[in-house]
Amino acid sequence: MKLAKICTADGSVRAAVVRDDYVRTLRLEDAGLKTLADLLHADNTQSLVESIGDPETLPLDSVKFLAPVDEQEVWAAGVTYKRSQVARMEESESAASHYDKVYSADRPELFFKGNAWRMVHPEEPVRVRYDSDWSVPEPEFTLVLNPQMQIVGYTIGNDMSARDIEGENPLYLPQAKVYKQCCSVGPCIMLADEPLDLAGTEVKLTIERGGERVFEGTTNLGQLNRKLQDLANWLGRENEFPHGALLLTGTGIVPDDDFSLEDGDSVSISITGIGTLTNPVVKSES
Ligand code: DO4
Ligand code: MG
Repeated sequence: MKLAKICTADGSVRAAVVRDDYVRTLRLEDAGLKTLADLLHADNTQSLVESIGDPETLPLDSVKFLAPVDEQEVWAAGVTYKRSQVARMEESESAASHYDKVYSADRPELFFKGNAWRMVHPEEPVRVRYDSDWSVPEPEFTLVLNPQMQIVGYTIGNDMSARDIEGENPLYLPQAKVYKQCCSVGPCIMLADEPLDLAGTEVKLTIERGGERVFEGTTNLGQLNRKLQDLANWLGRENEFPHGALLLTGTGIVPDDDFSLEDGDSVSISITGIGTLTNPVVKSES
Protein backbone atom coordinates (compact mmCIF):
# COMPACT_ATOMS: atom_id res chain seq x y z
CA MET A 1 0.00 0.00 0.00
CA LYS A 2 1.20 3.52 -0.82
CA LEU A 3 0.27 6.61 1.18
CA ALA A 4 0.83 10.25 0.31
CA LYS A 5 0.25 13.79 1.45
CA ILE A 6 -1.57 15.67 -1.26
CA CYS A 7 -2.93 19.12 -1.95
CA THR A 8 -6.31 19.07 -3.74
CA ALA A 9 -7.59 21.59 -6.30
CA ASP A 10 -9.32 23.59 -3.55
CA GLY A 11 -6.01 23.91 -1.66
CA SER A 12 -6.72 21.50 1.16
CA VAL A 13 -3.93 19.24 2.37
CA ARG A 14 -4.97 15.61 2.91
CA ALA A 15 -3.52 12.19 3.51
CA ALA A 16 -4.38 9.75 0.73
CA VAL A 17 -3.96 6.19 -0.47
CA VAL A 18 -2.29 6.09 -3.89
CA ARG A 19 -3.55 3.64 -6.52
CA ASP A 20 -2.44 3.27 -10.15
CA ASP A 21 -4.44 6.17 -11.57
CA TYR A 22 -6.26 7.77 -8.66
CA VAL A 23 -5.86 8.70 -5.03
CA ARG A 24 -8.35 8.01 -2.27
CA THR A 25 -8.34 10.74 0.35
CA LEU A 26 -8.46 9.80 4.03
CA ARG A 27 -10.40 11.63 6.70
CA LEU A 28 -7.80 11.09 9.40
CA GLU A 29 -9.95 12.74 12.05
CA ASP A 30 -12.38 9.77 11.77
CA ALA A 31 -9.62 7.63 13.25
CA GLY A 32 -8.65 10.27 15.85
CA LEU A 33 -5.47 11.15 13.92
CA LYS A 34 -4.11 14.48 12.76
CA THR A 35 -1.25 13.81 10.38
CA LEU A 36 0.10 11.29 7.89
CA ALA A 37 2.89 10.61 10.39
CA ASP A 38 0.29 9.71 13.07
CA LEU A 39 -1.14 7.17 10.63
CA LEU A 40 2.29 5.79 9.72
CA HIS A 41 3.30 5.49 13.37
CA ALA A 42 0.12 3.65 14.41
CA ASP A 43 0.41 -0.08 15.20
CA ASN A 44 -2.21 -1.01 12.61
CA THR A 45 -1.74 1.45 9.73
CA GLN A 46 -3.26 -0.86 7.07
CA SER A 47 -6.43 -1.68 8.97
CA LEU A 48 -6.85 1.94 10.05
CA VAL A 49 -6.70 2.99 6.39
CA GLU A 50 -9.30 0.40 5.50
CA SER A 51 -11.59 1.50 8.34
CA ILE A 52 -11.60 5.20 7.49
CA GLY A 53 -14.93 5.89 5.79
CA ASP A 54 -16.43 8.33 3.31
CA PRO A 55 -13.42 8.58 1.07
CA GLU A 56 -13.21 10.75 -2.01
CA THR A 57 -11.39 9.47 -5.09
CA LEU A 58 -9.52 11.92 -7.29
CA PRO A 59 -7.61 11.40 -10.55
CA LEU A 60 -3.84 11.31 -9.97
CA ASP A 61 -3.22 14.26 -12.27
CA SER A 62 -5.70 16.50 -10.41
CA VAL A 63 -3.69 16.60 -7.18
CA LYS A 64 -0.31 17.94 -6.15
CA PHE A 65 1.93 15.56 -4.22
CA LEU A 66 3.65 17.12 -1.21
CA ALA A 67 6.78 15.94 0.61
CA PRO A 68 5.34 13.12 2.79
CA VAL A 69 6.78 14.46 6.02
CA ASP A 70 5.23 16.21 9.03
CA GLU A 71 7.46 16.96 12.02
CA GLN A 72 10.12 14.32 11.42
CA GLU A 73 13.80 15.22 11.24
CA VAL A 74 15.48 14.11 8.03
CA TRP A 75 18.91 12.44 8.27
CA ALA A 76 21.18 10.76 5.75
CA ALA A 77 23.75 8.00 5.70
CA GLY A 78 26.87 8.31 3.56
CA VAL A 79 29.42 6.09 1.81
CA THR A 80 27.13 3.06 1.99
CA TYR A 81 27.81 1.90 -1.59
CA LYS A 82 31.20 1.15 -3.21
CA ARG A 83 30.47 3.77 -5.91
CA SER A 84 30.14 6.50 -3.30
CA GLN A 85 33.32 5.42 -1.52
CA VAL A 86 35.32 5.55 -4.79
CA ALA A 87 33.84 8.91 -5.86
CA ARG A 88 34.50 10.50 -2.47
CA MET A 89 38.09 9.24 -2.37
CA GLU A 90 38.65 10.81 -5.81
CA GLU A 91 37.10 14.16 -4.93
CA SER A 92 38.96 14.64 -1.66
CA GLU A 93 42.65 13.76 -1.74
CA SER A 94 43.31 14.90 1.81
CA ALA A 95 40.39 13.00 3.34
CA ALA A 96 40.44 9.91 1.10
CA SER A 97 41.33 7.57 3.95
CA HIS A 98 38.34 8.76 6.02
CA TYR A 99 35.91 7.74 3.27
CA ASP A 100 37.79 4.48 2.79
CA LYS A 101 37.56 3.62 6.50
CA VAL A 102 33.94 4.63 7.02
CA TYR A 103 32.77 2.39 4.18
CA SER A 104 33.78 -0.73 6.10
CA ALA A 105 33.60 0.55 9.69
CA ASP A 106 30.92 -0.77 12.01
CA ARG A 107 29.67 2.78 12.73
CA PRO A 108 28.19 4.37 9.58
CA GLU A 109 28.46 7.99 8.55
CA LEU A 110 25.20 9.73 9.52
CA PHE A 111 24.43 13.40 9.12
CA PHE A 112 21.50 15.72 9.64
CA LYS A 113 19.96 16.83 6.35
CA GLY A 114 17.10 19.05 7.50
CA ASN A 115 13.87 19.61 9.34
CA ALA A 116 10.57 18.73 7.72
CA TRP A 117 9.94 22.33 6.66
CA ARG A 118 13.11 22.29 4.56
CA MET A 119 12.00 19.37 2.42
CA VAL A 120 11.27 20.23 -1.21
CA HIS A 121 8.01 18.87 -2.63
CA PRO A 122 7.92 16.77 -5.81
CA GLU A 123 8.01 18.97 -8.96
CA GLU A 124 9.37 21.96 -7.01
CA PRO A 125 12.96 23.17 -7.51
CA VAL A 126 15.95 21.73 -5.73
CA ARG A 127 18.97 23.99 -5.61
CA VAL A 128 22.61 24.11 -6.58
CA ARG A 129 24.50 26.55 -4.36
CA TYR A 130 25.63 29.58 -6.37
CA ASP A 131 29.10 29.17 -4.82
CA SER A 132 29.46 25.59 -6.10
CA ASP A 133 30.72 24.67 -9.58
CA TRP A 134 30.42 20.93 -9.04
CA SER A 135 27.11 19.72 -7.68
CA VAL A 136 25.14 16.53 -8.19
CA PRO A 137 21.87 14.95 -7.10
CA GLU A 138 22.13 11.82 -4.94
CA PRO A 139 19.23 9.39 -5.50
CA GLU A 140 18.58 7.60 -2.22
CA PHE A 141 16.25 4.91 -0.96
CA THR A 142 14.76 6.51 2.15
CA LEU A 143 13.50 4.89 5.34
CA VAL A 144 10.46 6.20 7.18
CA LEU A 145 11.05 5.51 10.88
CA ASN A 146 8.65 5.68 13.79
CA PRO A 147 9.81 7.08 17.16
CA GLN A 148 11.01 3.57 18.13
CA MET A 149 13.26 3.57 15.03
CA GLN A 150 11.23 0.80 13.39
CA ILE A 151 11.01 0.97 9.61
CA VAL A 152 7.37 1.68 8.77
CA GLY A 153 7.76 2.74 5.16
CA TYR A 154 10.00 3.69 2.27
CA THR A 155 10.18 6.76 0.08
CA ILE A 156 12.60 8.46 -2.34
CA GLY A 157 15.09 11.15 -1.34
CA ASN A 158 17.41 13.43 -3.30
CA ASP A 159 20.46 14.37 -1.20
CA MET A 160 21.70 17.36 -3.25
CA SER A 161 25.44 17.69 -2.74
CA ALA A 162 28.16 20.21 -3.57
CA ARG A 163 31.10 17.93 -4.37
CA ASP A 164 33.65 20.76 -4.70
CA ILE A 165 32.83 22.17 -1.25
CA GLU A 166 32.92 18.75 0.43
CA GLY A 167 36.08 17.82 -1.50
CA GLU A 168 37.94 20.98 -0.47
CA ASN A 169 37.73 20.09 3.21
CA PRO A 170 35.56 17.46 4.93
CA LEU A 171 34.81 19.97 7.68
CA TYR A 172 32.72 21.80 5.07
CA LEU A 173 30.35 18.82 4.85
CA PRO A 174 27.40 20.63 6.50
CA GLN A 175 27.70 23.46 3.94
CA ALA A 176 28.01 20.97 1.06
CA LYS A 177 24.93 19.15 2.25
CA VAL A 178 22.60 21.51 4.11
CA TYR A 179 21.43 24.72 2.45
CA LYS A 180 18.13 25.98 1.13
CA GLN A 181 16.27 23.53 -1.16
CA CYS A 182 18.97 20.88 -0.59
CA CYS A 183 16.69 17.85 -0.27
CA SER A 184 13.49 16.61 -1.85
CA VAL A 185 11.44 13.62 -0.73
CA GLY A 186 8.39 11.84 -2.10
CA PRO A 187 6.16 11.43 -3.99
CA CYS A 188 4.64 8.81 -1.66
CA ILE A 189 5.45 6.27 1.02
CA MET A 190 5.31 2.54 0.38
CA LEU A 191 4.38 0.77 3.60
CA ALA A 192 7.02 -1.66 4.86
CA ASP A 193 4.48 -4.41 5.26
CA GLU A 194 6.27 -7.08 3.23
CA PRO A 195 9.91 -8.22 3.08
CA LEU A 196 11.89 -6.23 0.51
CA ASP A 197 13.53 -7.88 -2.47
CA LEU A 198 16.78 -5.92 -2.16
CA ALA A 199 18.38 -6.93 -5.46
CA GLY A 200 15.04 -6.45 -7.20
CA THR A 201 14.64 -2.90 -5.90
CA GLU A 202 16.15 -0.70 -8.58
CA VAL A 203 17.15 2.91 -8.08
CA LYS A 204 17.37 4.90 -11.31
CA LEU A 205 18.60 8.45 -11.79
CA THR A 206 17.86 10.42 -14.96
CA ILE A 207 19.00 14.00 -15.59
CA GLU A 208 17.63 16.03 -18.48
CA ARG A 209 18.92 19.29 -19.92
CA GLY A 210 16.93 21.19 -22.53
CA GLY A 211 14.71 18.14 -23.05
CA GLU A 212 17.72 15.83 -23.73
CA ARG A 213 18.89 13.10 -21.38
CA VAL A 214 22.41 14.02 -20.19
CA PHE A 215 22.83 11.34 -17.53
CA GLU A 216 21.25 8.02 -16.67
CA GLY A 217 22.42 5.53 -14.07
CA THR A 218 20.99 2.64 -12.10
CA THR A 219 21.81 0.59 -9.04
CA ASN A 220 19.86 -1.69 -6.73
CA LEU A 221 19.59 -2.19 -3.00
CA GLY A 222 21.56 -5.43 -3.27
CA GLN A 223 24.63 -3.14 -3.69
CA LEU A 224 24.04 -1.40 -0.36
CA ASN A 225 26.83 -2.30 2.06
CA ARG A 226 24.66 -1.91 5.18
CA LYS A 227 21.52 -3.51 6.56
CA LEU A 228 18.59 -1.11 6.57
CA GLN A 229 17.58 -1.78 10.18
CA ASP A 230 21.24 -1.41 11.30
CA LEU A 231 21.31 2.11 9.82
CA ALA A 232 18.10 2.93 11.69
CA ASN A 233 19.52 1.51 14.93
CA TRP A 234 22.69 3.58 14.62
CA LEU A 235 20.59 6.69 14.09
CA GLY A 236 18.61 5.91 17.24
CA ARG A 237 21.68 5.20 19.34
CA GLU A 238 21.92 7.80 22.14
CA ASN A 239 19.37 9.92 20.32
CA GLU A 240 15.64 10.39 20.40
CA PHE A 241 13.08 11.18 17.73
CA PRO A 242 9.72 11.86 19.35
CA HIS A 243 8.24 12.64 15.93
CA GLY A 244 10.04 9.85 14.07
CA ALA A 245 12.59 10.41 11.31
CA LEU A 246 13.35 9.93 7.64
CA LEU A 247 16.73 8.39 6.84
CA LEU A 248 18.23 8.61 3.36
CA THR A 249 20.41 5.52 2.98
CA GLY A 250 23.18 6.85 0.71
CA THR A 251 23.83 7.01 -3.00
CA GLY A 252 24.98 4.20 -5.23
CA ILE A 253 24.98 6.41 -8.32
CA VAL A 254 27.47 9.22 -8.86
CA PRO A 255 27.83 10.84 -12.31
CA ASP A 256 31.35 11.01 -13.77
CA ASP A 257 33.62 13.71 -12.38
CA ASP A 258 33.14 16.06 -15.37
CA PHE A 259 29.38 16.31 -14.71
CA SER A 260 27.78 19.11 -12.73
CA LEU A 261 24.12 20.10 -12.52
CA GLU A 262 23.08 23.33 -14.19
CA ASP A 263 20.22 25.78 -13.73
CA GLY A 264 17.19 24.45 -15.64
CA ASP A 265 18.12 20.74 -15.45
CA SER A 266 15.48 18.23 -14.40
CA VAL A 267 16.28 15.36 -12.02
CA SER A 268 14.12 12.21 -11.84
CA ILE A 269 14.67 9.39 -9.40
CA SER A 270 12.64 6.18 -9.79
CA ILE A 271 12.58 3.36 -7.27
CA THR A 272 10.81 0.04 -7.78
CA GLY A 273 7.48 -0.09 -5.95
CA ILE A 274 7.51 3.57 -4.91
CA GLY A 275 7.40 5.68 -8.07
CA THR A 276 9.31 8.65 -9.44
CA LEU A 277 10.45 11.82 -7.71
CA THR A 278 11.05 14.64 -10.22
CA ASN A 279 12.44 18.10 -9.46
CA PRO A 280 13.68 20.93 -11.65
CA VAL A 281 17.05 22.42 -10.65
CA VAL A 282 17.68 26.06 -9.89
CA LYS A 283 20.99 27.87 -9.50
CA SER A 284 20.88 31.58 -8.86
CA GLU A 285 22.33 34.23 -6.56
CA SER A 286 18.93 35.42 -5.41
O1 DO4 B 1 30.56 12.01 3.21
C1 DO4 B 1 29.87 12.27 2.36
C2 DO4 B 1 28.44 12.01 2.18
C3 DO4 B 1 28.20 10.78 1.40
C4 DO4 B 1 26.81 10.67 0.91
O2 DO4 B 1 25.97 11.54 1.06
C5 DO4 B 1 26.42 9.43 0.21
O3 DO4 B 1 27.24 8.51 0.07
O4 DO4 B 1 25.27 9.36 -0.21
MG1 MG C 1 24.09 11.09 -0.03
